Amino acid sequence: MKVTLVQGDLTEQQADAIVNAANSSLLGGGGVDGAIHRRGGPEILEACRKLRAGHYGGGLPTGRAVATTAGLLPARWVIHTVGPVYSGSQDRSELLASCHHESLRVADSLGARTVAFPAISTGVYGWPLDDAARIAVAAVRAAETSVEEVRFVLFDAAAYDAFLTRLSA
Ligand code: AR6
Repeated sequence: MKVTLVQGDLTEQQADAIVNAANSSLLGGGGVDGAIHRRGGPEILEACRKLRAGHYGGGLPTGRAVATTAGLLPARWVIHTVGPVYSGSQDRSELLASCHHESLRVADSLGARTVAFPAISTGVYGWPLDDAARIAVAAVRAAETSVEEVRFVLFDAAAYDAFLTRLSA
């Protein structure tokens, strides 16, 4: 599997699937989640509401992933995952790694070959960039998956540099 990096906007990616750094409500929020729902249109929220009305009545647990349509976005699917909120006193890195593993497992079930990830948990959820990059890169490298390209899409130069450092390590 090839791991690539771009600095840019996740919602503009041509990929089979893009991963949303969602929250357990699946009903939208700020950051990349807000951008996905804004640009993808109401079809994504409608699909999320159906998930909430069905199997995910209690919300999507942290570290898990589930797919919906990508609505008007160039991707085919959005894979929603819930990153852990950063804690200085508790080690939640397994949950952050799980977001990546579970997203790739869902991608495999869809037959997706190209999957674009944002830097999960590094915005509102407060995870330090360097540490999040270390965990994310290690998790996708360790994954057993049929996905051929994992593309990390970093919004700003600081995030891009953090991932580049990890990828080159
Ligand atoms: N494309 C790529 N990356 C982006 C984009 C974009 N369009 N917009 C923001 N980022 P965040 P989290 C980067 O806060 O920390 C939401 O309200 C951003 O710079 O989106 O996992 C959800 O509903 C940062 O590096 O997600 C949850 O409640 C990274 O994406 C909560 O935030 C992740 O930042 C999730 O927090």
